[in-house]
Order: sequence, then C-alpha cells, then structure tokens
Amino acid sequence: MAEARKVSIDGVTQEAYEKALGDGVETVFDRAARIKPCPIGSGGACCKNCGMGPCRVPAPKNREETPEERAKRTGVCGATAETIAARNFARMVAGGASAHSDHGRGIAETFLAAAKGEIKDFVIKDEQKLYQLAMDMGVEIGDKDLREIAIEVGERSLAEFGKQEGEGIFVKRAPLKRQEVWRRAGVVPRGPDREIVEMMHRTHIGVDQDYESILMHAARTALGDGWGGSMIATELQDVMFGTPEPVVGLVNLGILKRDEVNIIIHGHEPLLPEMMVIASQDPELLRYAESKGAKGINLGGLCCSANEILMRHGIPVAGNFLQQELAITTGAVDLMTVDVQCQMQSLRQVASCYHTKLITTDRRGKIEGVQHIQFEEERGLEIAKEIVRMAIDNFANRDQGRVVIPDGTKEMVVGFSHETINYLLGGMFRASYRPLNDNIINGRIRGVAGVVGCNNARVQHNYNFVTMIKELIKSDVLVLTTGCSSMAAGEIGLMTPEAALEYAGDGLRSVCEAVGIPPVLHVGSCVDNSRILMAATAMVKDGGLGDDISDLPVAGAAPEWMSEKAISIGEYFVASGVFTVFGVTWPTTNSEEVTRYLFERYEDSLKGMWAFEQDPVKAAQLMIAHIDKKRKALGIDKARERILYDMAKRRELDAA
Ligand code: NFS
Repeated sequence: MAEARKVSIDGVTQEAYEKALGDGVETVFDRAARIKPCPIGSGGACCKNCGMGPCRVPAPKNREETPEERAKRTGVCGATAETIAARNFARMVAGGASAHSDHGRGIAETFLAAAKGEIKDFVIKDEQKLYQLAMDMGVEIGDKDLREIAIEVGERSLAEFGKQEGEGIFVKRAPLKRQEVWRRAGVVPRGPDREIVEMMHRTHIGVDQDYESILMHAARTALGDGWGGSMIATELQDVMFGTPEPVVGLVNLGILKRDEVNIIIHGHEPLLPEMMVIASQDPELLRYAESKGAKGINLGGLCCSANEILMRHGIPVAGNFLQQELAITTGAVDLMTVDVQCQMQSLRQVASCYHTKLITTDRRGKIEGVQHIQFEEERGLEIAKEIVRMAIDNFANRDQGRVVIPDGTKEMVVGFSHETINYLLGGMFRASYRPLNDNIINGRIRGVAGVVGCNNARVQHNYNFVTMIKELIKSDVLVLTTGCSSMAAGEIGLMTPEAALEYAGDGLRSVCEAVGIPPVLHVGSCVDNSRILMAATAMVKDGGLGDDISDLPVAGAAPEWMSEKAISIGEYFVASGVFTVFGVTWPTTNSEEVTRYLFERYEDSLKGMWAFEQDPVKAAQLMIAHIDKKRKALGIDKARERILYDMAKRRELDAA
C-alpha cells in the first residue's frame, strides 16, 4: 500500500486515495507498489519477437563490458542488443502512431458520412476552418457549395490513411526547409497505415537488422502520426465541433456533485462526448433526473475526452490518467463511459465496489465483464440519451453515506488552439504570430516549451509536470500543454491569467498581463499536439526566428510519460526538429549506441534530438539551455540581456 502523501502532490487526489484505502479498494498506486518494473525489459533488453525467445540481453551492471561479452550479447537469431533495443523502441512508436491514426480515421469516416448527410447528429460547425482545410488539401473551391467541399475534404482525409505513395497531404504545411530535411533523410511519410505496417514488418524477426535504418523508419512512422493521423483528427474535429476558443473551466475531482447525477466521459474520441454534452442538457432528461430526486445532470470528463469537451464547451474535468479510479471511489459517479485508450482494466473491479455503472462504447475497446453499448454515429444523440437515462436510473442506487467528494476545484482558462493564439496575439483582423515572435526577439519571452503527455504511477502524480512548468515559466518560457499535463497544470492553478503574476518571470509576466493570457496555454488533447506543430510552423513563417522549426528557441517534454502514444509524439517532435526531454524511464538504456543515436546523432539528419532526465528541474534547465543556444544562433541573445537589465532597473526604481 502506498502513502497518500507520496502518491500525488495534489491534496484532492491524496484525500480521494485515502478514501479508496479506507474502502479497501485497490488502485493503480497500490499495484505500482506491489509490481516492480522488469529491469530487463525497461531498458529494451528483452526481445520477444519470435518463438525461439524471449531472449534477454542485458548489459553488465556498473562496469564496461569486454568485446567478447559484447559479441555474445545477442538473441538466439543473432540479433544484437542494438537491434533489439531499436526494434522495441520502434514498435512503441508504431503502437502509439496507430492509436492516434485509428482515432483520426474514425473521425474522418464520421466526417464524410456527416458531409454526405448520412448521419444527422453531426454537422459542419466551423465553415471558415473547412475552407482553410480545403485549400491546404488542394481541393478546388470554384463554385462548389459547402457540402461538396466537405465531401471532398472527407474523402481526401480518409484516403490519406492508406496512401501508398507520394507524400502525406499535410507535409506541405511544414516550413520548406523542414520538408527538405525530411526529403534528404528519406523520412517523408506516406499514409500512416503504410508506415506503421512497414514498421511492424521491419521489426519482425530477420528483417531490418541495422539500428540506424530501424530508427529512421521510426521517425517516418511518427511523422505520419503528427503530420498525418493526429493532424487529420484535430482538423476534422475542429470543423465538426468548432475550433476551440478561450473558455473558463473547472478541474479536479471536486467537480462531482452530491445532489446531481454524475456522469463521467472517459477516453479519447470526441464523437460520443459531443453527443453527451447535448444529451445532458436535454430538458426532458433534466426533468427526468428531477423526478428521480436529483438536482441536475453533471457531466464531467477524464483524460483526453475531457480535454476535447472542456476546450469546446467548458465542461468540467474530473482529472487525468491517474485519477480515473479515484473518480469512482468517491462513490459519487453514477455512470462512466469509456471508449478507447488510457482506460484501466481495473475500472471494472473498482466500479463493482460501488454503484457505478461502467460502460464500454467502442467495439475496439471492450473490457471483459463490462456492459457494452456500441456507439453508432447514425444514432449518436439517441444513444447518448439512452446512456444519460441509464445514469439517472442509477442515481437512486447511490449510497450517499459512502460518498466523499474531496473539496477543491481550480478554474482554468483554456481553449488555445493554434487559431486562437493567432487572434489573441495579433487581433481579430490582423491574426498573426508577429507579436509572439516580436516578444521572443525582444527577449520578454525567452522561448516556448510544449509540456505534454501522460501521468505515470512510477512517479508522484503531477509532481514532474508542475515542477517543470514552474521552472520554465519562472524563466520566461511560455508553456503550451496538452493531455494529462494540462490537468496537472490546471489542478495547481497555473492556467489563469493571475498565475502569471505569481509564477512567471518578469518578461513573460509583462506579456501575459498585456494580452490577458495565462503563462501556461492549454492547447488540447493528445492528438492536438499537432496544434503545437502548427504553432511552431506559424512562428517560422512569420519570420525573424530562422527558417526551420529546428532554428526556433523551443523545446518539448513529457516528464511523466507512460504510453506508446507519448513515444510517438516525442519522436515526431524530434523528427520535426525539436529538442525533446522525457522523464521517468528511458526505453533504450540497454544499448548505448541506440541511445546515443537518438540523443545525439538524430540531430545530424533530423536536426532534433531526444534527451532523458528524471529530475524535472534539471530537465527544464536542459530545455532552457537549448532555448538559449538557439537564441544565440539567431543573434537575439543580447536583446534578452537588455530586457532583464531593464526589469532589474525598473524594480530598483520601484523600490526607491
Ligand atoms: Ni496522451 Fe498519455 Fe492518455 Fe491523454 Fe493522458 S495518458 S499520451 S495525455 S489521457 S492520451
């Protein structure tokens, strides 16, 4: 059993965990204490790609190995430790890229059906973005009507996934120099399906046995995610559900309500969640809830589904990955739906200890012993209403005597899509990244960091995120977050404009004050890391900061990562020219060569590279050092010194 104080830095989570302990319910924190990570697998030293193994090839501990030892360190087929580590890493990329891309495909299918008028509950909400998208995709607009354009965009999007030849449609969105880097390195992605299948093939026994070759294809696969599957998901979701604009939301388990029907939407694809938002506000269902003694229907989100409906509708967020079981152990959740990704199988066991109804809604994401209600787009709203009704019916089964909802929510200002950043900084009629670039050039903003990714039960919940983000904003680095990182920042109160006063350095604070933005901008769910790629591209295109993403004073990080998706995201950041630091554990430590290739030699071909640092302050410092290196190369390091001097002078004057 773990100690509440140690499992999370968040008081609300600690309190909820204590309640779970008191109720005798095992959660992820207890399992992490009980199960130790396998020391052989964690460094990439275990190959189980064929039936002669699994073969374990760990390097000797605490000393250099002799050449003889080294030569013997192979699998039965002769695969070297390098090949094995690279293959394992590459398969993680393929796993993550497939999750994002399959999500994107589902969205594209729904989009096309909606455009054709085959399903009535989904419509085109953002026409302006549709036109933009159509132009980026090379769709001729001429005198076509909206419907025709939407159909063509839908068809092209869907065709992208299995594109066998040529270049992914969004490759052209990248800065020209970046496209050249990719072409030279041979990593321009075709369709994500093709790259993922090739990655699986190459890592089959007896195929690609040159770690450099494997890792270059890993880059190509990841680019097919970031500039392909994920980007398609984000773009089409925006067109269908609206491009996020700033909105205030609440975060943490305290959003649950004692006197209302609590429904939690957990997972990733926003199709059902969008319908649930409408269903939960349906007057007839609200009356039905009242008739059952509830004061209302309270919809909340978990994980990336939460980010989707928070960004677009201001729906409150119950928590991030490590809080999913704790939402149920409050005893207050009447129903939880899960679709795909990041949903723990233990939810079934946890839910069985309370009255909570757990429902799987996607045929790809079933859980043994859990009721399945298949979400069908043609009957989207009808199914959502059915689910809300089930939750209302289950409200009567709630034992209020067992309910403990920890007190404490935080407000967060969210909704910073790439477009919003444009408008906010440049104004509605002169939307541009110019002011951001100017503030970087004049040194008020030192650089920009994307802090993203999961929670990981091997480290204290939210600690790495919060510590890293505070260190960055204190040093005038503007932070963009997605996924579980966003909730971590929100739960500690870093996502309000006022947070800039308390936590940001003088330069960043002055910009946040002038524009009225938080020092940490929530840009969306995990597929929305594609927005960060677009933001970086816009910075390059606006001028003054070099001609490639790799010239920008920017960095990326996932200090609490755990999923394969995070590895794919990190890999496409790196392959897009971004210095990217991961925490917790590093999956190739068993091979020095493979690790060196990812950390150093990738830079030669891709101009971006990985780093690994468990200490979040040190990791932030690595990012800042990289940002400063880029400032220097751009010749804008002096401007910042002047700004800092001015600030110091101003303070002296203020004090006098
Ligand atoms: Ni993304 Fe990790 Fe999951 Fe979302 Fe959270 S765990 S990689 S952030 S919820 S996908």
